[in-house]
Amino acid sequence: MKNVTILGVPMDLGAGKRGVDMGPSAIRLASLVKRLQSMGKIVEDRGNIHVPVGLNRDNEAMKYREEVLTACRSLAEEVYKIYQEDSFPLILGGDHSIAMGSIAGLARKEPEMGVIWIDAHADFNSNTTSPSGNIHGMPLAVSCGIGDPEFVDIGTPGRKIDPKRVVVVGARDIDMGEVVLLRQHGVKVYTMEEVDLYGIQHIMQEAMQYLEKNCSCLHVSFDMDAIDPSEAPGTGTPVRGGLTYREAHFIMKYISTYGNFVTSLEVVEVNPILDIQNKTAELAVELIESAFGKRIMYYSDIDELD
Ligand code: NNH
Ligand code: MN
Ligand code: MN
Ligand code: MN
Repeated sequence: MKNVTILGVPMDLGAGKRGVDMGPSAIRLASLVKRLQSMGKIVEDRGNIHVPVGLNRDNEAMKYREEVLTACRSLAEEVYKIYQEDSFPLILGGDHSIAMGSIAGLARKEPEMGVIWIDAHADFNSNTTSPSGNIHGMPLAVSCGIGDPEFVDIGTPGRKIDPKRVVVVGARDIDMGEVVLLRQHGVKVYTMEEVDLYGIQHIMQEAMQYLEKNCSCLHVSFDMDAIDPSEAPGTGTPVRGGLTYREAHFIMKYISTYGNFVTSLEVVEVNPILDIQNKTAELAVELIESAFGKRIMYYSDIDELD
């Protein structure tokens, strides 16, 4: 798709550390719009969603519950509008709780959509299994209909995606309660151990074949902490043993070969306070370019200079 509409969600209330609310600014600062335009995209930056100030942390099981709920509801509305205009929604986080809003907006038009969730974590906690009460550990479960009913009902009533249409890639820090729920609901999970065993190429081929067979279209939800902290230091919950720079690019480039099957993308958890000279935000932009098909490290690119 040629038209891309950017939407920022400056929210950090779902995370345990402050600062990811500045993620959209940092990603824009890394020349996102210009770089997509130079790939021939028609880009509209629609600015940021309004996110309430976090005043109510009292709910220990779901910190900043009301504020996150409000932000996700408006995000769902805005994403649905972009989808209706036949543009490609590119959503910039923010902490990963925003995915509940993105997916709610997308699923309203595409109830049979699939999701590929690239993350060090599974984000499959419910409000009762979460060890932290941080809502960014819950969005994938909520989108599958598990957890606080008011969150499950964001945008439209009921679950947004069939858990059998979900694939997680890059996981290496999954809570016990999540393991139980993931198995119970039949979510396909490729951990880093599988990346070691089979290689990223094999996993992506299997994952994308599975999704293409079972889903009408695909939403890509990319948590920057999926990447090894040495390459992506600007995230709030880094976990060692992550995707390499090349594996991360491979994933995005591989997804891009599926063309119009891929209908939306969100990149989350860029925390500029923890970053080193905007390295993580720069990488986020590079990965977005790869997701749109840019080839960044191939000798054959030299052909394009002729
Ligand atoms: N599983 C933990 C929790 O629920 C950590 C989640 N943190 C993330 N998820 N960054 O991507 O609190
Ligand atoms: Mn996440
Ligand atoms: Mn994560
Ligand atoms: Mn296999």
